[in-house]
Amino acid sequence: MTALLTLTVLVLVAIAIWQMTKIFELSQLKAEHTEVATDKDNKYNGYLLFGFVIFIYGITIFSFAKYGKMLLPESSSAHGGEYDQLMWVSFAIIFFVQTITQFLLHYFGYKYRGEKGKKALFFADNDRLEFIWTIIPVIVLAGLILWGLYTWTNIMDINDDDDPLIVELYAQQFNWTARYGGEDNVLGDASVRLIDIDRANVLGLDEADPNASDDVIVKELHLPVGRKVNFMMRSQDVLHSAYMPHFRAQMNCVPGMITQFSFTPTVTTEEMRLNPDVVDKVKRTNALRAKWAAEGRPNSEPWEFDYILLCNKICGKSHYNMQMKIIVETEEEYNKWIAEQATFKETIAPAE
Ligand SMILES: [Cu+2]
Repeated sequence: MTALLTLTVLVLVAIAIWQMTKIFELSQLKAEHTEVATDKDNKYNGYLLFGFVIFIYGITIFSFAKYGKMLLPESSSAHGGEYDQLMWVSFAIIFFVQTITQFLLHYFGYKYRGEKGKKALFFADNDRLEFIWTIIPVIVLAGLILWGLYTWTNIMDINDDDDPLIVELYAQQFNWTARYGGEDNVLGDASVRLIDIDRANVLGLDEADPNASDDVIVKELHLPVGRKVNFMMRSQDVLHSAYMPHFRAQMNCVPGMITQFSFTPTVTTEEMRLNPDVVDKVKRTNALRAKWAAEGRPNSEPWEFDYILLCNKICGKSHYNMQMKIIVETEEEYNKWIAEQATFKETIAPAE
């Protein structure tokens, strides 16, 4: 808030100064008051163009150096590598092209600045030039788009091959609930109309469906490493978006329909905690938290890395805190955990 106010004051002061200079200029009783730029004005503007290109290069380098470490660590899903590669190649091309074109744009602006007696060369068209600046973007963009479509089709190919684990992600303002298919790995039918809070049927499971009785409803997502997971997403109220950044996965949760995403986790939570980028991030965060703790501020206890499911659709006032912990573990650990969870049949209160 203070920052916004300071910024507003600065902008207002700048406008005031600008208006005052205009009044000052108008009050100058000069004989030859003209709107035509002189050689001096043009040269000055040419140098300003140079200054601007240096500024944008500077801010680019600064951002890389200062914020590069904010990027996500290496992907933890089978498809994530290809996804990252596509993103980095796109980044590299954009970076390369923008560095060169921005320089040329500003340099030519300076080089061909207005000068007394200098006249621009006019020509109607140049087929060869137009061909070059059309064909290069066509080839590059077609390549990127085809690669993108191919990657998209691969990632979004949701099928039942390789015995995937079926998990439902249920979104509501403002929390997540996960449901496993239980012994049979089949989710029972559910509908928001069947929700019965008094009987603890929080996801509206259909008791008449035999597949529902062994379903397991939990508030912490456990996934066995190396096994494909097919997610079925539902929303109770508004649009939410299930976002699992470390697995490069995101899918909207839409009221009234089931959306899907599928991925195979490849790195356990324990292994990810040893990833150098993650170790570094934890160290930085905890250094900050130690400082906060010394100041007696809240949320300053040491932090340990965990995978996370976030909501990535602004869905209301507590959207920012709509999250669920994800634990990727070995198959034995997962089996042990799931066996300890109560089933729907065990947790639902008997009908009156
Ligand atoms: Cu949400």
